[in-house]
Amino acid sequence: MKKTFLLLCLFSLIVPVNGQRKVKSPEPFGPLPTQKQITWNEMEFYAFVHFSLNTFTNKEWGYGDESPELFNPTALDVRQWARIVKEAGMKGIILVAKHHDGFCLWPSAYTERSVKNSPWKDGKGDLIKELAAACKEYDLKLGLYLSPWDRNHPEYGKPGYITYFRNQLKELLTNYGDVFEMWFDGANGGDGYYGGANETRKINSLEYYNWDETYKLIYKTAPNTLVWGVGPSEARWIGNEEGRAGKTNWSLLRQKDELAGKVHYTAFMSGHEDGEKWVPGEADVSIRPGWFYHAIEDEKVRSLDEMVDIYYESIGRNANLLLNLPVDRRGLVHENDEARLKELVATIKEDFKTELLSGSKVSADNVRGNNTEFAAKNAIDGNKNTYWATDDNVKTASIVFEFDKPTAVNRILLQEYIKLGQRVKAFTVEAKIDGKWQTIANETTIGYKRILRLNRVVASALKVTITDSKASVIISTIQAFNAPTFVRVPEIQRDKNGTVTIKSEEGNRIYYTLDGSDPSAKSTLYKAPFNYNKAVEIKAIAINTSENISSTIKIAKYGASKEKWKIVAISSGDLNTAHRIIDGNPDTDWSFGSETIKLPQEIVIDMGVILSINGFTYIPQQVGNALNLISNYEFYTSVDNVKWTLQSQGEFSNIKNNPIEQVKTFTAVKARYIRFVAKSAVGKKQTVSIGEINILEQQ
Ligand code: FUL
Repeated sequence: MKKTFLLLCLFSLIVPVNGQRKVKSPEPFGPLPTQKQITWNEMEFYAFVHFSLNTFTNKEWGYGDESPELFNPTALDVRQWARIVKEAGMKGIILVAKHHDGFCLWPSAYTERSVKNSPWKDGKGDLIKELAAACKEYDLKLGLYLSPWDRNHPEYGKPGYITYFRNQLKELLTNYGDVFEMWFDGANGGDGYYGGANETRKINSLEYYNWDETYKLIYKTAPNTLVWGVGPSEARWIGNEEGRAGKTNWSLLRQKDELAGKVHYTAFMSGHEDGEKWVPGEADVSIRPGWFYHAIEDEKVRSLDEMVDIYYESIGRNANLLLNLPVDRRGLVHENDEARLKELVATIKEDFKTELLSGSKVSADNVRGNNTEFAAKNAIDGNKNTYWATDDNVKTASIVFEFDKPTAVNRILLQEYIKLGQRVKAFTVEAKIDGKWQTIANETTIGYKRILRLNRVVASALKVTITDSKASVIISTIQAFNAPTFVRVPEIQRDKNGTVTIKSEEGNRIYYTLDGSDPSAKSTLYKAPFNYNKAVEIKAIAINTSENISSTIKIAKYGASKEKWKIVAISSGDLNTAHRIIDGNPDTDWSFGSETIKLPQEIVIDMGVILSINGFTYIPQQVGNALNLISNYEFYTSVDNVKWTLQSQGEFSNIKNNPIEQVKTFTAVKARYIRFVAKSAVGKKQTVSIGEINILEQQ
């Protein structure tokens, strides 16, 4: 108070009578965003829709030979999509206009492989046109995904396809109004139908598309469209399909290196502190395991816990969140997906219900030119165009917020004024608890937006200290909240012998049921691991007893336990450790093949009894950096380990980008023995790993 008074006196000496001395605004520092990128960052949250032939063939990647006649939604309603997206507070929808199989959701003039040859609306429909109208009605922005890889096109890999690709781009960017984002996926080249050639075509995606020319065409046609993905893009993939950005996340990228093939995609999670271009991250993730709709995943919609984590680890870590809603065969967003999305939005809304700093007394130990235009209060005035800034060369500074009375806090939200660059390299948060300052967070970057989830403290004041910055500090927003306690769902595990272990955060009680009913505080209290080796659906909840708050319900479905399972043969590798494939724990894996022993390689499992099975799952290696992933497989069954029948074969599409459990189904058969053949691996590898093999039992 005293200090402020003195400063004011000082000012009165130097300011003209009619106002304050004008202090120059800070100079921008480093690579800067364009207005287009800022507007895009401010969208924060928007939807992805994967809906195409794959929806009807139950695939993740089509081969390119599927008939357009399979596209036959029974109750397609794009207004339902738009309503759900709008109600969730999302700002737009990116529709997959053409996926890798080449089928187009609009009647392109350049191909017959489109909705015009489908039964939907007797071939008269145009899904993009319909969606563009629905977006307009609901005040949403429209984005489009055009797969550069086309497994159908006869000329893919040759110059003719580039002309085709660019012609389609022109169609999409001229016929449907504004397109806020053009999405180019990185999956490129491999086997496919290619007009009947049925062969493998490899291309160098950095050269083949001549991205410079392609981008010129886009900007000429649609200067407001932001281009994502491959080429000299304006936003980058976050490096995983789990929707998670790095804690440290620069909106900068060494794009020149990237375009020279020198950057591994794992670097995308954090960007490059010394990047020469502003290329912010976009975190894409599906609300279910797959990108396309599969009825088998109706019960596998990501849990609320996971969705909340995704929100905080994308939007809360300086990335935009692109959430996929896989539209089903009716042509609608499924009820389960809508319900989960609503739960997510309700949770986030509650978390940010009451802002706590706007009424606090705020001060900073350095303010640019001691001028109110850059004062600490600008960080809490709710105006994104004003900011607290320090003097040039002042790269460490603190801002303090004093409350009227001790206040409970567990969320801190910070924003840099990115128009002038991303600067902060490190910062801490301290809370004054019982008169003493305690550090409650020690973090790195901020960027457009950073949100910290912290343990609840009751503080009389908070202090944010920028401990390291590339240049003077410019912060537009700091907010604090006290989110309701969120009780995480318990984890359920069952090992090979049927021993069930359920875990929750310390201090919580766990209740469970084994008969399919919903658990409550009246159900069985979990005390210690127990044995249950029959087929079962275990449901469990955790209850925080001090606040009497319950988690959502965790459901784990199991077939008969693998107690009697044995690995009876492997074509290479160590038989003694191969049991990791069937130990009930996907985090323990086992490898076979090697640089000298080439694929294909196989294992044979004896399930001990004859079962009626209608599918299997392969969980790829989960732990490690360079996962050894199987890309093509064969699966056989036998009742006697002599006569074998092939039940399923094909590819594990998209396993490289999304190494999740791969589910393959077939018509039910009786079997005691199963044989799994790894035909080929992702990349040129000869070694592959298996986390776990499961079977699907016919109920
Ligand atoms: C991936 C594609 O291969 C998937 O099929 C999906 O479209 C996803 C968003 O990008 O790389």
